[in-house]
Amino acid sequence: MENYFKKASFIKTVVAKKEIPSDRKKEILFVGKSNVGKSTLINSLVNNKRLAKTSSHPGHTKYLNYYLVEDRFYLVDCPGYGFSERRGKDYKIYADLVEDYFDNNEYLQLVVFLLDSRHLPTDDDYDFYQFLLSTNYSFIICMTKCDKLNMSMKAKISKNLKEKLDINKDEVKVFLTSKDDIRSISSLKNYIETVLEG
Ligand SMILES: Nc1nc2c(ncn2[C@@H]2O[C@H](COP(=O)(O)OP(=O)(O)O)[C@@H](O)[C@H]2O)c(=O)[nH]1
Ligand SMILES: [Mg+2]
Repeated sequence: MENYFKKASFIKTVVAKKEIPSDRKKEILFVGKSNVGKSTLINSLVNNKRLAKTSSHPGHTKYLNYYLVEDRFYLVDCPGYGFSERRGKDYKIYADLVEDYFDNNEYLQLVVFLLDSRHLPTDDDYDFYQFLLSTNYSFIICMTKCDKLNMSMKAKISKNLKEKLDINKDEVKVFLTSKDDIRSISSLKNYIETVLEG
């Protein structure tokens, strides 16, 4: 496997835009529903299962978490959306933080939008996707937990993306990943590397 993303460390949890680390560098953001596998994917990319806290209970990360890789760039773990607290006070905190984050962020190079490969995207995914399109940042889709798919579920991925989000697999970059599949993680890493170099 490539030698990219060797040294990674947690820098800080950011609860408001003014707290973004002052040592600014290029950023790759990971966003998607709670429990979709954002923190796990970050851990796979840097090959350290203990870097970002993962949980089988949804809704744990409320804020942005910054991870510095090789002193070169940040991987940013975004709080998940799409649980009942969404309509309440917590959703307001989420929305303000995320909207602020996306507002004129010249360091943001790529948004990795995660979707659970086992399910049809939800209304919350749709809402977030529309928001993402409106921002004009570069993004890719990452279908997670592909190790849990059988052949017929695999065959349905493109259809689900088209049906719920109106995404054509030929027009948007879609990665199929699972946490322990070195090949899929490597190809995502290579892509991120080309974005950072670009
Ligand atoms: N089988 C499998 N489980 C995964 C994968 N990615 C994440 N998970 C599990 O999904 C749960 C939620 O993952 P987490 O990274 O905490 O999700 P987050 O809320 O989006 O950060 C955890 O129990 C992970 O072990 C994957 O590729 N395959
Ligand atoms: Mg998480």
